[in-house]
Amino acid sequence: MSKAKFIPLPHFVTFPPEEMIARSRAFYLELSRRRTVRDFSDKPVPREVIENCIRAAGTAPNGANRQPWHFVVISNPEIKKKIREAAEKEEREFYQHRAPKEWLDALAILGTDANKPFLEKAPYLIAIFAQSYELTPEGKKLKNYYVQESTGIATGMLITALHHAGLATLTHTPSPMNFLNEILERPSNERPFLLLVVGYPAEDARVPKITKKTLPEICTFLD
Ligand code: IYR
Repeated sequence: MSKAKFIPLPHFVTFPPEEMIARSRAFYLELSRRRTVRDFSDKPVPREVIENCIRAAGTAPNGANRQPWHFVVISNPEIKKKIREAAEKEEREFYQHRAPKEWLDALAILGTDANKPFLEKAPYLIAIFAQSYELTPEGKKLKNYYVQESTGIATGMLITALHHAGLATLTHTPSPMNFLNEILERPSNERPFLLLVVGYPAEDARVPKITKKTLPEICTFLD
């Protein structure tokens, strides 16, 4: 017999077409204001905002509802310092040796380098881990499914939720990021997925002058 149990779809809300168009446009305009920020203020952020945004991320669709993610929220200055030191070590290696010229050329528009002061300045770092398997209480390995896709969707929803709440983010991906398992004492079934820097932008924050592709450039309609 199937283990599946069903309930009526709860709380689904529909809107008249005109309202859908207005809502979708307003949401697009809100998201189009989002910019990745590298100059953060150290102004404190209420922890409850972070909690709610992670709750929002935790609603993401995912493989077999295994919810194969874990979010570590860091505000402790000593841990932030350790993360900065480890990340900058990898980044120096990246910028000086590991990155092929083609990659460095692609990055030139962003003006990034190996210095990552925001890792200490911003009030919160959120380290996102993807769980490739679960360990049952009996110590058995339970494989997870679509781990990268699921964690990627949850991360996108987290960034959206934080932006909606009035916070800036930076998706930071020092590579490799294994040092996060060590510093944050995470188990071996978890792989670092991304390090999200969260806070208010600095008053004088500047961002690269870049644009997004237009709808026809990113989309094909087949009617
Ligand atoms: N991880 C490096 C390099 C970097 C790579 C990409 I792709 C970016 O979009 C931005 C930076 C760094 O954080 O500097």
